[in-house]
Amino acid sequence: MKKIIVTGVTGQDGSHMVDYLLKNTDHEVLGAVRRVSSGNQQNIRHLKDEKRFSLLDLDITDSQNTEGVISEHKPDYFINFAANSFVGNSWDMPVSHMETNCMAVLHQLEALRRHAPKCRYYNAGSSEEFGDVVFHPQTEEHPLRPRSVYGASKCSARHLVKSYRDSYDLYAIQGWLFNHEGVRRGEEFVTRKITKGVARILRDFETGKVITPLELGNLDAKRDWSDAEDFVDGVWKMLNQSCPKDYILSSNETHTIRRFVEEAFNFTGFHRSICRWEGEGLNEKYFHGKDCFVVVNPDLYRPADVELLLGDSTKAREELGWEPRSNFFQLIKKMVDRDVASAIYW
Ligand code: NDP
Ligand code: GDR
Repeated sequence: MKKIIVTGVTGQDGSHMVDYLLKNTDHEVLGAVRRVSSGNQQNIRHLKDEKRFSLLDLDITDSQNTEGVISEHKPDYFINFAANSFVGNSWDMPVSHMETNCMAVLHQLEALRRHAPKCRYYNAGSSEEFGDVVFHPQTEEHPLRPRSVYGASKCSARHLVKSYRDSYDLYAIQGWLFNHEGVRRGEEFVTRKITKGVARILRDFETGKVITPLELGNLDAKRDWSDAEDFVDGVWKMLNQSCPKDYILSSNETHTIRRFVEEAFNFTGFHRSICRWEGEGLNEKYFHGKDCFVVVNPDLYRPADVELLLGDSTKAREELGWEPRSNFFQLIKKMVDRDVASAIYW
């Protein structure tokens, strides 16, 4: 039985990774969590009786804690999904983003080099590294041109991962994952914010309450969205090649935020044909009859946004045999259905 440490297990990707590993391998999985004062373990609550799963304490910004964990467990795999993952506040917390998304990776690589040099290591890279893109679709050859502190932190980590791979022969990789979402997505990210907002509006509409519009920022930004459950399979495949190599995972489609809004309302019966956009720019609004469902709030614009992301995951599909199973519409339906079902409890 091999030993796998997964960080970020209270978040979206880490929790799906643990589910995937318990289902598809016989290995022992250690979920790394940092101590917080309020409950944040809803994504892993269902694993409490799993014999091959246990928790360990790790704040990834603490180098001694990291070294202690790695030297004690000497893992066969170390999958780092822990991060400050919200691009939007990386301008407000730049140091924390660099410490968590970059320096912590250095602590992990150093500890692995010293105590577990055979360990296979994955760090979570991002399409945000491409940033100010110069061609479409983005392949693994696209230059790194980050537009945010978050993007810069992931690029810096990428250079460290490559340096350690080249210098010490570590199996260390960092895939470029385009946006991936699902029912465990944090509520600050735009897809979940929309599906929760749609569920709330439907509930209030049906119960005759006054409707408070959903506030969004840049509706023109385009993202390449996939289902997070499909991506953990791609990460595991990346970790099990004969030679370490970084791949893009993406749906190879791109849609605006505006389109996501329309499709999310569509699934609740507020069909596009009976809703309409009015106004432009900061005055743009989405209406159903006289009810205003969506408004633009300029405070939600970023100092610099990545306007268009469109991935090309051909290499991962051909070389790893990876294939996403869910499409854009299935993803939105899954998220809307879950939020509509739970809206009565909010
Ligand atoms: P989440 O925000 O859902 O999860 C982040 C996790 O990191 C949480 O479990 C959080 O724990 C943990 N964490 C944060 N800081 C620390 C710390 N100092 N020590 C220990 N744990 C910490 O992110 P996702 O699951 O969506 O993303 C996973 C990774 O993939 C991140 O690196 C993200 O940047 C990257 N990524 C995500 C994409 C996406 O579309 N989802 C796309 C590309 C890259 P806590 O509960 O304690 O806060
Ligand atoms: P992103 O995801 O920045 O791509 O990072 P997010 O959902 O936050 O934003 C996507 C786009 O939507 C626009 N937007 C809004 N965003 C938020 N959060 N809230 C709003 O109200 C809103 N209105 C419009 C944003 O401006 C942006 O253009 C995600 C994270 O998971 C990262 O960790 C990961 O690396 C990248 O995806 C790939």
